[in-house]
Amino acid sequence: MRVLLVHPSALMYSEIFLRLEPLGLERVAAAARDAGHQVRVVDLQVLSRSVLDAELRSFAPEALGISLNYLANIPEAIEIARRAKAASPGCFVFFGGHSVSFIAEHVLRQAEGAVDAVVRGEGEPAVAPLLEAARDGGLGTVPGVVSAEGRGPAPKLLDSLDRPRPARDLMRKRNRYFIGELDPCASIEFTRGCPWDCSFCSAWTFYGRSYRKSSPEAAAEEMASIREPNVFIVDDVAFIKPEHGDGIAAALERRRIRKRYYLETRSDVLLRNPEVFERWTRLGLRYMFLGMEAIDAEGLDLYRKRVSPDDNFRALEAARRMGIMVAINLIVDPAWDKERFRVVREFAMSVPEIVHLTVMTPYPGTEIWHTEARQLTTRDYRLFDIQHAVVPTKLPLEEFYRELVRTQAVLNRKHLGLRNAVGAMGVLGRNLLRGQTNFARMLWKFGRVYNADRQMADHRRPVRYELPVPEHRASPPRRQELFIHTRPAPPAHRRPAPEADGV
Ligand code: B12
Ligand code: SF4
Repeated sequence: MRVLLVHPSALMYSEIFLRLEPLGLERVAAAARDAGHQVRVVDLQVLSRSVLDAELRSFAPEALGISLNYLANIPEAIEIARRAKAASPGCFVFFGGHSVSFIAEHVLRQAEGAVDAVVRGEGEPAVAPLLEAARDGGLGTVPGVVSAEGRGPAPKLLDSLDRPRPARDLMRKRNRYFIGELDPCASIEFTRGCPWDCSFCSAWTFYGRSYRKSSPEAAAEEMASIREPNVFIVDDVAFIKPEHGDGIAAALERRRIRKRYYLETRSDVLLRNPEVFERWTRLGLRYMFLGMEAIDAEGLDLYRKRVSPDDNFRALEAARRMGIMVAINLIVDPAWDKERFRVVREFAMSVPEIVHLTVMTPYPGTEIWHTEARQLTTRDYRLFDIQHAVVPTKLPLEEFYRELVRTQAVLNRKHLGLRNAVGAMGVLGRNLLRGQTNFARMLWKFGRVYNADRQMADHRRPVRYELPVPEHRASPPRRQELFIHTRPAPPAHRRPAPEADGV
């Protein structure tokens, strides 16, 4: 079949700092191609709608798949589906991805016939049987698929992460993927899933708290095939298993591969396995994202982060010693008042790290979707991007946004302040000489994008598509109820320690 796969536009508030290749969609594309289909990909993060329209006309796809890792992209995806169906009623339209997996039936109903199926869970094992059923019938029997025939059998987990390798060759304008000064930047996946269980996060519920690793040889071979000099490692928590990180490092050393890397990890993992991170700095590890989330023990307990403020501060020191630039995330609770914002600003100014703020947002698939006692003030998908408040704020909403933007602006000025300006200019000059302009644009865009009036105006837009109403519970739901993928329970004698369950 002729299959067109689409990634929706970048979310406005994150586009400033980064824009990365859609690895999941590239892997689905590879699985479809391996099954004999003719596949094209349009990534609207870097290509315009006119490119999509031209593909719909000239390629005339028999199947159109749209990636929905982000709730905020759902209205755009439904609109694309509607237009494609209206132009070509025979085209089989399907959605898949992280966020849509948790609300598949709801989205299918909202699309009113414009979407034929939603894939829950991993796309690689589902896409070939799905396309076969689209042609020959029997959608109701495909694992992980929800359609007018109902919900099919439970989704299947991919046997091995080593295959299929992402179809990077199908992407256009790869030079537009970047993260900060790592411009251009490719992405790679070494592990999948997370064994922790933070209350605000759906990374662990999607994979049923399973955790899988690629083989070091396959990972190094894939790295060798990447042309970009910079690579973002997409794992939720990098190097949980030090021998795995070491194994990949050894394979890269043998091949003499050196790039600049950006990864995400946890403070306790960094403190437990400093040698592996140190080894990676010699291979080019430059940046690390640490989801600190809160600066006090109370906040960390609330999010069930299972680390202490002391661990977090020790991890920052360890990273500084290794010469790794750290970006920290803190979750802004809508209950914050001016004083709280002031304390956070003070903290952020006192550390050399880059500090990002995201607004606490209950998502389907997380525990807090069910337990957050505050009622949602909106169910507009577009506002569920962790830059908007979707539960009542203690400060009047406008004042909340002014404090948020003020804090973000202070942090941005610090990050790009005098101390860094000279360094930034050097990087800028080198990038511009190579024709890379993403980092330069990022430097000038902040004021236009982060703006309280704009955030208020976002709340006043007419709403066509809304999230389902959360089913509130007094206590957290049973974990299995949240899982997309489930795995058989390990025998009792092999059950691991609770803080890193499943590793
Ligand atoms: C890497 C990552 C990023 C990267 C890359 C994003 C990109 N362009 O793909 C960066 C750092 C840029 C990023 C940014 C953001 N992210 Co992010 N990100 C992740 C992370 C950690 C891994 C995603 C990944 O690449 N996995 C590896 C690939 C192979 O898997 P995958 O993408 O899930 O794809 C598989 C399936 O989903 C499915 N699938 C995917 N697409 C399709 C399409 C079809 C047709 C089918 C059939 C199947 C299918 O099959 C794939 C293969 O199995 C996830 C957490 C997680 N573990 O999923 C969060 C996550 C997806 N991000 C999240 C958020 C909130 C954000 C931001 C909004 C944060 C912010 N404010 O800045 C931004 C928005 C980015 C944007 N679109 O503009 C949330 C999503 C929340 C939600 N419910 O909407 C997640 C779940 C994290 C979390 N803890 O809650 N992110
Ligand atoms: S450690 Fe990170 S990825 Fe894992 S559950 Fe917590 S926030 Fe999510």
